[in-house]
Amino acid sequence: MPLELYLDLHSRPCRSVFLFAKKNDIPFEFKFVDLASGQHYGEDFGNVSVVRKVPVLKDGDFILTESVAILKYMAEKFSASVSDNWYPADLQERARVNEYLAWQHSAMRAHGSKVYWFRAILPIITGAEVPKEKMDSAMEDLTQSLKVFEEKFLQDKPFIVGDQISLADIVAIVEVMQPFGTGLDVFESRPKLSAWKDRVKKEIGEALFDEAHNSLMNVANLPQTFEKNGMLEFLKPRIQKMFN
Ligand SMILES: N[C@@H](CCC(=O)N[C@@H](CS)C(=O)NCC(=O)O)C(=O)O
Repeated sequence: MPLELYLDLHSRPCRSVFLFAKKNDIPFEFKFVDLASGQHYGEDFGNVSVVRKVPVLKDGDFILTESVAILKYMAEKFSASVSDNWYPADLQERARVNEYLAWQHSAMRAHGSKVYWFRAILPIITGAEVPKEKMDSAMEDLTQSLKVFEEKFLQDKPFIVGDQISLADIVAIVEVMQPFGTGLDVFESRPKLSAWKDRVKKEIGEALFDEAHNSLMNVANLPQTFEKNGMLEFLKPRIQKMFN
């Protein structure tokens, strides 16, 4: 029985799981969970995960949440066909992957995500732009994370671990693309970051990369989607609470 992956490709952690599984020909059934229509609050998804967040992996009776755990599970379960570079057996190379995966939660992920929410979602929910000082502060945090990414994690290497792509690069690229999807060109004036993005995209394959990012690049359609699904009033208090 193939794995089941519960995903919505608007979500960065879902994209990393999707890209890794597809790139490595891991057989899976794509179970779409439409976040914009609140499907994750429904009974069906509640039976799969009480966390009510995507991604979720289901392998028979075994259910796993958290993208990083899911990525490692797939790399280890399918180690016969997934090449070593993705999650290297070498102690120190694996530690480099883990170092990035541990850092990104509270830095690149948190900061890229905040800018995305401030630029793409909050204005739809509140009907107003995010106040300038809040936006400036979010942008400063993102700039700082991108600086650390370039100076500490990338340095002058083609990929985070060295010459070959790993799980760390996949997790990083989906996060860097999130603010980019709102029209903020994070690659402008960052030649190192931009060259890395081109390498990652080439390594993953342009068609697969674009397939994964298609819904993000159409984020302008979100207001109509929320409205159509009657989600605005439902989401308003929840989202305002997240950013107060
Ligand atoms: N730490 C989790 C984060 C999962 C997560 O926050 N997923 C978001 C989409 S990016 C979600 O499902 N949000 C639904 C909600 O919070 O209502 C992971 O890496 O898998």
